[in-house]
Amino acid sequence: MREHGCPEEDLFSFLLSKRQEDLGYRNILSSMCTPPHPVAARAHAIFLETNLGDPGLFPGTVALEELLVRRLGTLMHHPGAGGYATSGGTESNIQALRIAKKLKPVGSPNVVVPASAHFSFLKACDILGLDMRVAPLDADFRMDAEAAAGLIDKNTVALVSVVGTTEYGMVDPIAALSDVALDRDTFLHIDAAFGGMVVPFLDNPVPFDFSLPGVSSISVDPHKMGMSTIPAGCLLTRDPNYFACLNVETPYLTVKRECTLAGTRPGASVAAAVAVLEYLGMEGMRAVVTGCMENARRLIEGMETLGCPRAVTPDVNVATFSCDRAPAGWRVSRTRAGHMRIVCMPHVTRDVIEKFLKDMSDMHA
Ligand code: 0PR
Repeated sequence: MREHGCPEEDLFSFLLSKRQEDLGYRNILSSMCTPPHPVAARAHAIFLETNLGDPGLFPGTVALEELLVRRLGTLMHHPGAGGYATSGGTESNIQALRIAKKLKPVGSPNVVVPASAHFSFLKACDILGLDMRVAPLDADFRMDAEAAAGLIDKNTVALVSVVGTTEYGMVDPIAALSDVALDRDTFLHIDAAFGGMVVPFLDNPVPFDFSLPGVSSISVDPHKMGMSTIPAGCLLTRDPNYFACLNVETPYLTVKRECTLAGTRPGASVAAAVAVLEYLGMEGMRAVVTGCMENARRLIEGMETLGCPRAVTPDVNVATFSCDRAPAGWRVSRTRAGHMRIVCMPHVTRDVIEKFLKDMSDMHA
């Protein structure tokens, strides 16, 4: 560290110069994050120093976390769901498997995940000492429910499936998996980190949530399609008592026990998440999601006209193509199988799509 502090102006010109090295979201087609909604940024600033890790000091912020859980629980057809605000999908997935493992103490525990599972499950299995059994996908990149059932045995502590897969934007056959979970008496965790804030706002949403009796827990991330500030995730459980098995004693805090993974936890991004939900309501969220889906469809149609066929018709706003090259200046990503992948987030407006298609077309000319 410097012996003497530097002048504020120098400091901020340094910080701003670093910030300018960042890419603006404008040409980023590869991200599941997006600039926060203006009301999220405004709410975040008000709650900057709040710490949900010591709830007794911030009862107002705690009430907002409870409101977030209630709103998302209701969106997932279970107003009485248990839950808390996590740092994102990774923490939610780790904590869900931690609960599942505690609920079923066996010698050598395993979990069954689809081949499309996010890499956070590799971390979860490593930390928790779980053997990861990978179920294959069908031709449309959805988890094969029958194959998954075949991998479950007496040591299986959880079955995992995805609503809005990271790579192809697919929704697994949750209704069939819910039946499997009930039939085999297995904990079913739904990773809806991305799709949880998309599917409920589609025209004819497929049931994927607590409306299906076999679903035990759900990850849903406000910092993705919820347009909150980072970090804002949420883990929801059918039974609020599930969290008790994670409790550790916290002798010198304002509360006596804590079930979260993180200790000190931001209240600012939780207030931001609530702000977006309250400000937009169902109607506003439907408008955002409808726009993103329309843009994804326009992109797919445009790319196919240019000779780049879709890999699959996605269930959410992630579009994938057989296409070797992207025009200069654009950030796209690649799936493990090599498909070009574009996430049609709210910042990827119709204008942006048309510009991208124009650059694609110029490149092919
Ligand atoms: N589950 C699913 C289905 C996900 O897609 C992701 C992240 C996670 C869990 C983990 O969530 P956290 O990253 O919040 O812990 N999916 C994106 C991905 O890995 C995250 C991301 C976001 C990556 C923005 C890049 C980026 O610019 O692709």
